[in-house]
Amino acid sequence: MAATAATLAVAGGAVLGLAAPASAHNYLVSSTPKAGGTLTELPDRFDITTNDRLLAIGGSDSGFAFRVIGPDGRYHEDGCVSVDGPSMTTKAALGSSGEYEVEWQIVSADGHTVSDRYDFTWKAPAGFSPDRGSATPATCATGDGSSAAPGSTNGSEAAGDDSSATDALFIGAGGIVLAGVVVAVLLLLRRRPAPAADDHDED
Ligand SMILES: [Cu+2]
Repeated sequence: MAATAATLAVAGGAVLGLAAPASAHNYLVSSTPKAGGTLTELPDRFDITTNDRLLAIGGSDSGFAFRVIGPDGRYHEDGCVSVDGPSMTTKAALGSSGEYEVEWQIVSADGHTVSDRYDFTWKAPAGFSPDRGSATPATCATGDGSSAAPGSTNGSEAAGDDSSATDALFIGAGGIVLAGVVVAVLLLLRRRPAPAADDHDED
């Protein structure tokens, strides 16, 4: 029994050890607008660039979000993001000058989501026509403009396949964690005094 537990512990450690490098998550290396910066003209696109490739399975942007919130609390993004290598971009739109907030979420190379926020200042140039924004985060309008619920896809076959692949990734990661938990439980059980044969107390 002791030998078996030791073997399991070694195997579990090896599994967890192998998983460790993959658990390093992408981090922000640059952005447009810059975090804490001041924007004086509207760029072509807003951009979030990380240190590693982003995981957009089959071109799916599920798990990604790029929100631009004005001083009045209104949302100025269109809900559509484009993922290319380590970068996520979205169409740029802003309202009146003021303090804005960016909220972003990406899917790391290991399949986990990472999100954060930052502020920037917008000083609109003369003659700029401000975007009105919307009271709630926009959902990317694909095709016929039907209003899909947040997070849902518009039922295309490709999107369905993407979701399945994402689920499989998450199950895979869960399996690794589960293996570690099983090893930990086995080790804990070994250390507990053996219960009396007629003792049926459960925790
Ligand atoms: Cu991770």
